Amino acid sequence: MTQNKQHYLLNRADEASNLLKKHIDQDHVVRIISHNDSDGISAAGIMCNAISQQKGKFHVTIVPRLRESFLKKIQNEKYKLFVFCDMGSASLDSISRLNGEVIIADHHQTTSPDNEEDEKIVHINPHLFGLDGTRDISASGVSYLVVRQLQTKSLADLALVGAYGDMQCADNIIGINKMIVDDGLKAGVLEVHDELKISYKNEEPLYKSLAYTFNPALEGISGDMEGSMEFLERIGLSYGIKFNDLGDEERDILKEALIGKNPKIFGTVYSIPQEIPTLRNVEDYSNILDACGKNKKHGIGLSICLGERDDNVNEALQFLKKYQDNLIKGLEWIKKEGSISLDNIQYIYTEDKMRKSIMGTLSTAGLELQILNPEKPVLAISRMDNLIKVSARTSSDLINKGVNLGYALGEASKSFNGAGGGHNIAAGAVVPYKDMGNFTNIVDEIVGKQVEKALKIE
Ligand SMILES: [Mn+2]
Repeated sequence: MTQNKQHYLLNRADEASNLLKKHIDQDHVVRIISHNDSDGISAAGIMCNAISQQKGKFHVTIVPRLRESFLKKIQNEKYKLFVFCDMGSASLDSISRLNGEVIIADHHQTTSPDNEEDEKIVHINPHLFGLDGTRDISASGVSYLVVRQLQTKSLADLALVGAYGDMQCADNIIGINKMIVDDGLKAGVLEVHDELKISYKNEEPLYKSLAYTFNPALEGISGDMEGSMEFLERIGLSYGIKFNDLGDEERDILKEALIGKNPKIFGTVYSIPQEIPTLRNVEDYSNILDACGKNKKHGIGLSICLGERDDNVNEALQFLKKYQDNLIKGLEWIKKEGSISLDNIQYIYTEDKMRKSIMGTLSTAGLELQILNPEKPVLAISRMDNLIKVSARTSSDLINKGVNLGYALGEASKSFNGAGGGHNIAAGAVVPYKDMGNFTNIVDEIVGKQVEKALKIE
């Protein structure tokens, strides 16, 4: 059954591939629009690299979300082919009004029916074929499928970078992501090892590497510099040394102590053997792109994907640093303030400018470190003038109990002329500030019903 679904998705991607090739051959500049997070930047990177490999031309714009005003603006553009990555499935009507042909490479939950009849648009989204866009494949993966037949050097490594960015690789890699990893291993652009999953082993002294490690979260260490130093002192390791400079015996001591904290810390790690050390670990690479996006410097992220290094990487590392410090401060804030709890959900609210950009990440980390209640989904709410931006996060445990945040936020925002949706595990919405109380109550109610319904089915 799954095989069949994958087959349909791959066929649709081949259709897109042919369309892309046709326009490259006709020397048309391909107009790419993608999302500003790690998955979106990687997806754009995959498209641009493949087009370059085919000696084609492209023009990219990276946006935080696909606004109607932006779609209106590009209705005047004369491009013959538009490619939307990591977005577009929710905007089919406006997209069908564009002048050229269109490829949509998205993986967000979509309620739109498959629009096969619209000959101008090739719409690729795992959800159209009954696959799971949260776990099976990211937008980078979908983009990879589009260029799979066109690439002259495998881009599977970048597809995995994007999948990490959308947290599709935290446990085991499944579905089409698995197929992409196998492609990458075969082409030699990916390697796999069983290792300690510590972040930035090449960049940072050990105590910082550990404090910056969030996948998996290490209680008392992740996001906690002092806790991390104390932990290392306790097991007799010097905290200023880099992980890669530890001797074998020291590595064993560290491994044993960390596994005692969280067994998930030792496991499968993917790396890109030809990469510079800073970008060699796939998850680090992904975090670096994400930091570029969060600092509104997605151009630097995209340049890195295109192989332009040195200055770009150094600048990106500065963003990463800023982002990590911000994250640590944010976690301290949550520890101090806690969340506001309703019957079925909890929420955190901020007007702080720095904190706004990381509210989603803070909720995920907060849930994992159990400084937020892991039994309830979190809405992270930031005020933007007279609107609120909501990022919602939950755990796979709660999804198994019936929670679907994408639908909950989509439904709830309809009542307030807002916009919302996303994945079952992570979703977003924008609604008027004055309706915040009603909005959180309605989401609370919907999530309650989702869980109740799932219980009945059982
Ligand atoms: Mn994505």
